[in-house]
Amino acid sequence: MKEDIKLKELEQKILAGVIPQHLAIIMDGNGRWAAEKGLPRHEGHRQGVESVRATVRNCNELGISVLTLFAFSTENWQRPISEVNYLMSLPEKYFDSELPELIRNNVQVRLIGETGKLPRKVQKAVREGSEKTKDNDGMVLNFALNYGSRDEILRAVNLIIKDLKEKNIKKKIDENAFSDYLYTAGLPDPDLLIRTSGELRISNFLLWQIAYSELYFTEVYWPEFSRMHLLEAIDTFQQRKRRYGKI
Ligand code: V0D
Repeated sequence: MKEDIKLKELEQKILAGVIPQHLAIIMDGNGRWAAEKGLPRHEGHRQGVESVRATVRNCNELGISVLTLFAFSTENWQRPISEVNYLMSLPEKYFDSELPELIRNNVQVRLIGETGKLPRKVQKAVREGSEKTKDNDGMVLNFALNYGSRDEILRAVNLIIKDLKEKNIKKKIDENAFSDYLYTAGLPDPDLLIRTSGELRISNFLLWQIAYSELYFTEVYWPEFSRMHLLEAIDTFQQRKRRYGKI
């Protein structure tokens, strides 16, 4: 098929260039996708999980080292209880079906955010998911759950204060030292941030870490974000990099 040829060509093109080490994605538009199709919102989230599965597979195949997915923000608690409850069933469902493949593919699952405030069954699921993959040394898959970037930065400041009191660190804190107090400690900053669904905002996601990231916005709703859309985003990223190189 014609689409298949286009996909293969773009894939070849991208694999000849520099693959972003760390890709971060704000997975937006599940509700709107469902509404446009006359479906209930949870159908959008269910389909959103399918996009997560496919994206994890695609990123791993392309050789991306870190994938960070923004799944549930501290602001999402304001949604209807029934929707929040449905969202909270997703991590368990996801691991039930995906954990064997994640383990097979050497993916290491990590969580970033205030996971301690999530329902116990969610904490149990995500703890098991990260425990069972902790020795994997392939792609790092970060799920941002109950995550807020300003909270993360304040948490870092308070951890530093605590360390100062206890260990009496005299050294001045530089950017590298500060980064070590963030949830993303030890990981490279995102090279590329994708936001789906046409919103042109960062919405309190990885504010410190995206200081130098390329930003890519697409109108595509998260449930329909395909391998082709991912390749197009990476292609744009590579073109921008090449352009800067020429100046
Ligand atoms: C809904 C689109 C995977 C965004 C994707 C609880 C919103 C589908 C997870 C997941 C959600 C999280 C942690 C984990 C394993 C899987 C997920 C939520 C929402 C919020 F360790 N998809 N997903 N979590 N959606």
